[in-house]
Amino acid sequence: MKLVIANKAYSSWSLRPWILMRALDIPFEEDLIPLDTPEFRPRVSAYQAGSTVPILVDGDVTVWESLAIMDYLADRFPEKRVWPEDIKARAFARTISAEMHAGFRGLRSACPMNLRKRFAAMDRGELVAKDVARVTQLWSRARESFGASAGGPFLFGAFTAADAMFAPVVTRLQTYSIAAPGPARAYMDAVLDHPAFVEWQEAGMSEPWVVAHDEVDEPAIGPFRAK
Ligand SMILES: N[C@@H](CCC(=O)N[C@@H](CS)C(=O)NCC(=O)O)C(=O)O
Repeated sequence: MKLVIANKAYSSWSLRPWILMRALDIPFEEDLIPLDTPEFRPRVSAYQAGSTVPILVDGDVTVWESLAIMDYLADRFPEKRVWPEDIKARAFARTISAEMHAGFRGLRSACPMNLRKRFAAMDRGELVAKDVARVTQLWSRARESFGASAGGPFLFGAFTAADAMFAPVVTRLQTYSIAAPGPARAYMDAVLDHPAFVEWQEAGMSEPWVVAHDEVDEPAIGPFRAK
């Protein structure tokens, strides 16, 4: 299997299937195409998928759109439990993942993913505050209704596609020093400490590219995460 992705420092959509596959031990090779370079368009077009990454290639099957990739992986590797096993948990996991895929535009546009830096806490406007309140509410509901009793620190206990969908949001709260209530902070730390995330973030740190439109015009107060 091949997963086509963009820069690890910036590409939030690429992180989703990548961390899921790594966390669930699904073997794959990666093809990283740097954003905003002359090679991006032609190399993505060569896959005859959409115009964006991620793209998953499995023999003669090509899938794009992060949620569709996750559903394909769930079909292809039923034993990996890409989605929670319990039907109610699975329904909630799919619902909040779809909500993530379609929404949270306020947070996404004001706080682009940047895994190299940390910025000072500040008022980032009503739309960001609304998205943060909603996302932390969804995390609490998942943890209280399913995760806590299933064992494991993730939304539904073990790491699933829902955690992969929210991983970039976790990083945005971290990068922009956005305060989260205690249980949400514990969930964030579980994602940030996951070996798959650490591997991705460290690779992002050493990438040579700077994507100007993903950099905010603010002084960094430090690296992404102090160890
Ligand atoms: N809805 C898509 C979004 C994919 C997306 O926007 N990917 C970005 C990288 S993070 C991209 O390829 N941008 C390049 C472009 O739009 O030209 C998904 O879920 O995969």
